[in-house]
Amino acid sequence: MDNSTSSQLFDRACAVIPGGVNSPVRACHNVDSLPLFIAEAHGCHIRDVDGNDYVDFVLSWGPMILGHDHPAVTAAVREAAGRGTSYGAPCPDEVTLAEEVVADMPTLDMVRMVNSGTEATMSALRLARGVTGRDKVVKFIGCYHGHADPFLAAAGSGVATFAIPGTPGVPAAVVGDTLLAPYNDLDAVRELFAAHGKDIAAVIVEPVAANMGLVLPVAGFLEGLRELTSAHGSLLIFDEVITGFRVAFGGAQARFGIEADLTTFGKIIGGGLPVGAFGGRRAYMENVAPRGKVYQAGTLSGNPLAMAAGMATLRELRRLDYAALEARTAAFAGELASILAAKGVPIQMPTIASMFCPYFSETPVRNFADAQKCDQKLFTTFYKQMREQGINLAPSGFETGMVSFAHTDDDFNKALDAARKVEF
Ligand code: KE4
Repeated sequence: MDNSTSSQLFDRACAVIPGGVNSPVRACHNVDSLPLFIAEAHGCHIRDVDGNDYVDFVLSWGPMILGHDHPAVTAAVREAAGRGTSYGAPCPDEVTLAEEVVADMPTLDMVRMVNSGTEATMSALRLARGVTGRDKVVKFIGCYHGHADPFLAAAGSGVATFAIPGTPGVPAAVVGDTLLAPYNDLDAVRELFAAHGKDIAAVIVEPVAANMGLVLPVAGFLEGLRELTSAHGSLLIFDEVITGFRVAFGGAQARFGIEADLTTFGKIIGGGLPVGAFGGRRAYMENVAPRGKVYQAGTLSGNPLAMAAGMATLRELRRLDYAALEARTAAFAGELASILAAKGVPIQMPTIASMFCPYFSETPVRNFADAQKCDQKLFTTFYKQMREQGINLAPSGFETGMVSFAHTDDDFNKALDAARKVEF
């Protein structure tokens, strides 16, 4: 332990919080580091409790696409807070945000607000099971859909980072209805439907897999899932907790032109406050209580501060240039890859929209098995030396780098200069 304030706080935290963190991926011990305790964040910069400044490429794992402490978002939250923090009754902003999400997402007629991505996917699966009367769900190895029991089978993100074997605490009977296939492997999905088709309620997929690093869908993969689910009367669930309002303003379904039956959201739609949502066509969504019989609830769902933050975020995003952000991200990631390759390390650097991922691998990564073969020691070296130089990267090779509209050329150049100094 060094004597930094972060390490002193971590000591205290470990006495009263499991692992010293409220979410495992923040722990950093998989990259031989202590977690940074953050004092404040503005734009694309975070400052730790020891006064160290970092260019942030984690962005709270996705929500902060506008950058931290965006004036419009902060003002909206401050104004809402002056009117109370929770009513336990509907408020106007819940309606307005729902109307805006429905208007922004091509396949939604209705949406239900919840408090996290986990709640959103858990609820969407329950709805799919309720609507179809079936129990099984297909998920992809390495995809992460939050920590609800049915999804803790071969999950990505922190489950992959810490190589947590199996699913301790989750009854075998629960994950027994979870069928697994490698990402990008349509034949494997066809086999599952051949064996279980009439029992499969849904296929849930990250349309861009961002919890095993960053794995793009190969041509025809998502289209094939659409065809298979339609042919077997199963629902296609797009988990857009990360991709929603990130890979395009209308999410992956707008970018790829594929209509999911249900879509889940989180992160960006809350502008950094706890918000998740699930939505879809009216015929499905009207099965949700109290309109229908599929029960789903939440004390703080539609919280007025969270709705204000989400509305302010989407209103800003609606007028911003996603193509320009994508081009800036691609240019940065391409230069970063060149710098690393010039050092003689094997590097792959997939990017899409404002996401990028340094895989230390000779070959492209198309699924979780490929991601597991990447050199995590090189990743740790890279992570640690970049952090020492004031660049905050996701502390895991199974996560994704994020760029915001607040990142400037100076920020990108600081990161590139730091990469030039990394010694492997
Ligand atoms: P939350 O319950 O953490 O709000 O959302 C779960 C979730 C669902 N679906 C996708 C595609 C997700 O990426 C997530 C959460 N993402 C991780 C990071 N990759 C959250 C970070 C954490 O667990 O602390």
